[in-house]
Amino acid sequence: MPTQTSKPAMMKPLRALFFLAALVPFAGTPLIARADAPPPATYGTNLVVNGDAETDVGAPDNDHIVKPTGWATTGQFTAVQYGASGGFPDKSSAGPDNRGLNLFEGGNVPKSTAQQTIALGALSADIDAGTVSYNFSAWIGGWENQGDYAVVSVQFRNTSGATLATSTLGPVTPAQRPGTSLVQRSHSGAVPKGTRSAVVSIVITRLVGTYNDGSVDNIALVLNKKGT
Ligand SMILES: [Ca+2]
Ligand SMILES: [Ca+2]
Repeated sequence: MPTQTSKPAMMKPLRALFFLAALVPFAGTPLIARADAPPPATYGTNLVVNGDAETDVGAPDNDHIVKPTGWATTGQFTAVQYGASGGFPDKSSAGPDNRGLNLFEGGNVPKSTAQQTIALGALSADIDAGTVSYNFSAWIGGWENQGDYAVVSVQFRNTSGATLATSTLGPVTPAQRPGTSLVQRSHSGAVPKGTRSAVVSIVITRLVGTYNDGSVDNIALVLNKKGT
């Protein structure tokens, strides 16, 4: 009977074979990558991927960092559990009714960011006709009376990547929220003609202490066709 310590060594060649065998059928088949891409943009639904921080198991405390699915991050941008150890908003803090289990926080660095790009090519005919509107919203807050803050923005960009318009939510100052909490901010407008993508960004900035306590949850970008 093999001992526990010999087990990994014996498994290695087998694992390598399985790995190679799994790779071979997918070589050079772009359809596989396409299957992972989000569906084309549609009206009346939130287009932000994992805007509610619920896709992953959030960090259980202020030391752990969980990079959230769907976002390109810098610093220690993290999904954290409500009520996590170390001082965070919890399930009874002022905030969204549908807060789920997690929110976004900034980790133990002065600045953390997250970004994702939403393709809007599927709606280009309506956009170029000037008939598409947007509503952009997020819950934004912080911890106690510390000034650490979060800003959430969306840039509408054309086919060259040039920004045609920007909508910015936050920051929410300690005076604008009831202690450790999140409050909703939203902005509506017209999607500029020529828009082909929407780039959603979160920037969380620390002013006080070790932890970067700017807080964000439930980011939503919803497009609608005017008159419908
Ligand atoms: Ca959430
Ligand atoms: Ca802090």
